[in-house]
Amino acid sequence: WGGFGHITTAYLASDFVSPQTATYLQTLLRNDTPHYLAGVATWADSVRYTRWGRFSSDFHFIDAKDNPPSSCGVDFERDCKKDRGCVVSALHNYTMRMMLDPAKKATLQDVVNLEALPVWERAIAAKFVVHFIGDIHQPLHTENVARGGNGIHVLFDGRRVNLHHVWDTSIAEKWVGGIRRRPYEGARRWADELAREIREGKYAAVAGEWLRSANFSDPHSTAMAWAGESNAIVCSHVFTSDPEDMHDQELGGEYYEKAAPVVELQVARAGYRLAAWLDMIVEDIL
Ligand code: DCM
Ligand code: DCM
Ligand code: DCM
Ligand code: ZN
Ligand code: ZN
Repeated sequence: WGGFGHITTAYLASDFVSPQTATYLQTLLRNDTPHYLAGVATWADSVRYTRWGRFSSDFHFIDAKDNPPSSCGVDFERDCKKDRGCVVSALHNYTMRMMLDPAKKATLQDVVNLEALPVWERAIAAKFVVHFIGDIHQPLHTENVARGGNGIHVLFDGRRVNLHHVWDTSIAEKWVGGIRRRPYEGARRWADELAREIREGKYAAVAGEWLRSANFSDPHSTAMAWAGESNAIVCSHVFTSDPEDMHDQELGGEYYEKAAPVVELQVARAGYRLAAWLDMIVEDIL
């Protein structure tokens, strides 16, 4: 997602984490304000183009070599780059690294002979987990065609953009009526709305099901389930026709009307699942 999607996901997660998770992460991230998660949600995007952060540039997506719109599907062996990794392996790795807290009650470290990590390393792991649970829910972060749609030029309300950007940014920002250069305020408002829908609105009946795919004893399968669900949307809503035929289409109208509720659903799922995931990590440590 663009910054707005990531920040909304993080605010939404902070509405659902347990008090002990909030305190743990506020301490780890050295930020005792309500913005402790939102404030780190885009950090992974800011380092991916730096010399230090280059190693992480492929961690934001998994390039499913499927055949939309007729056939979708993610295959870890086929789609996760062996030498460089992908969002599924990265989420698994940084989840495990977050748990290497010297204070950990169970002695995982002794069993598998892993060293505890210093606080700054666990802080980096937490920032990656917050970000990658967001990205795995963006359908085009689970698709290989045209580098996740980056190579497909389209129009959105007359502006020339690429299809990836439409799904990262344009749809969500139009949905909330524009963010007018104040992404944190707009994201906080959207997260409030999504939290209400989850607690007592249109998502109340299904939010429990969103967590059934979250199996903390198997982070790899959990990440694959989320990636597969996201990738199915590539066939149902992203490529409404052959990818070749999308070039230069205007997507701000009918296409947007169908896509926007799906973007909202994915951001809601990401925030709610992120909260549950962080709770499971912190419960395992304390
Ligand atoms: N970091 C690093 N080298 C960089 C950029 C970041 O080691 N070039 C690490 C140090 C901090 C974190 O990432 O733990 C960045 O934190 P902040 O978001 O406070 O800048
Ligand atoms: N890091 C990583 N993979 C790399 C290089 C770095 O995950 N190939 C992360 C792990 C540490 C931090 O960056 O949190 C610093 O790594 P290093 O100890 O290599 O400086
Ligand atoms: N991206 C993706 N799949 C790819 C390549 C890139 O999902 N195969 C994403 C990462 C960024 C955006 O597209 O969100 C732009 O990437 P880049 O700057 O690498 O072109
Ligand atoms: Zn993106
Ligand atoms: Zn990203």
